[in-house]
Amino acid sequence: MPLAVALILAVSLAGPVCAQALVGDQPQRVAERMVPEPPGILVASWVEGLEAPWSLVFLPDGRALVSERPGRIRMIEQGRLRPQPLAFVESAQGGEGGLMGLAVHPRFPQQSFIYAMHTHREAGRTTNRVIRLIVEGGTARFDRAIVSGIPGARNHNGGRIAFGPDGHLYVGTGEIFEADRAQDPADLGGKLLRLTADGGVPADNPIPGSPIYSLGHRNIQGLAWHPSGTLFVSEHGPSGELGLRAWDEINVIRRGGNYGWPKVVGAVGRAEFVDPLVAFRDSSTPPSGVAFWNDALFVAQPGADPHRPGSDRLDLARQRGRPLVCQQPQRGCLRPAARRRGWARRSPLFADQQPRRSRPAAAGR
Ligand SMILES: [Ca+2]
Repeated sequence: MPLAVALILAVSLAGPVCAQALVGDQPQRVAERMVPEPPGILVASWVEGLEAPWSLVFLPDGRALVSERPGRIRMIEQGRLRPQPLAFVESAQGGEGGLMGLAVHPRFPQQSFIYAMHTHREAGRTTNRVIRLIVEGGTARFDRAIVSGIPGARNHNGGRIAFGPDGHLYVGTGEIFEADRAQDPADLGGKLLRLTADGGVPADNPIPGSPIYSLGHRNIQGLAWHPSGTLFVSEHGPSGELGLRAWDEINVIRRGGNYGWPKVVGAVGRAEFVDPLVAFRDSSTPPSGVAFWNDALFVAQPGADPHRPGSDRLDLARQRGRPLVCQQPQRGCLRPAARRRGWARRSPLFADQQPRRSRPAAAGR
């Protein structure tokens, strides 16, 4: 091959590789580095002996519920794991699927309901759905399906669910590695859904009659509301699709917003898409659950290395009362820190809700 041709080929391979997706920039830089335990945060093992724990939520009385991906909902009472599960939810565990997110009715225990998202087999196909269970004494039983027909597969099942300050249930879904679903307003994959506590569609959802609240997501993993009411979402970026890797995101949710996947990746500054707040350019940051503690957003990172899991801490600055990660981190308003221990291999467990009155251990892990 002539040298000039070889050089041109090398240059073209080194440049932007994706002809189908518009690749933008990082909205801001987030350095990942190890630091000592942040002041006021205790990192310790709380409960052991769980199998593939996925979600941790708290009841108003301080008890906690943990989902195990094979299908068990376990209860933690005064720091001890009850030997008998609260419920078993028949789940198709495999890859990333199974029993995933949990949520508690905002008026529990007057409304004695809990919610669970799980992968299951229905009419010969794998699908995801959210169900409601009634808690009675030491057990919980199936009450009704809240939303069904969410695409399910081995990977990219989403799975995080949580009630917002508006009393509605938010559901993060994945596009099951079929990227075009994320832009299809008739498909529940790659979306953030919003439903009433009974499974209805709120009248002020952006698409009348549809549970879809925002679209263009790849695989939502974490949901957390800042005390100001702003919803933050973590989601996984590409793992080889369109020739791209990394670009994991933290997004601030806008009603009806299009978050781009698979048309755009990173911050492109186009009116029809919502740019991420943070885009992790490196490939070692698959974000999982997110939680606020004071003004800091904690982002769990199960990571590929079982000995080095942890979470990032993003200290948020404020602008007109709204939280944001500062655009000028060199001035000290973004102070990322890494947490590097205390997590089980590949476990995306992270506190969906913080224990509001007790120590910040759960939020700090
Ligand atoms: Ca995006």
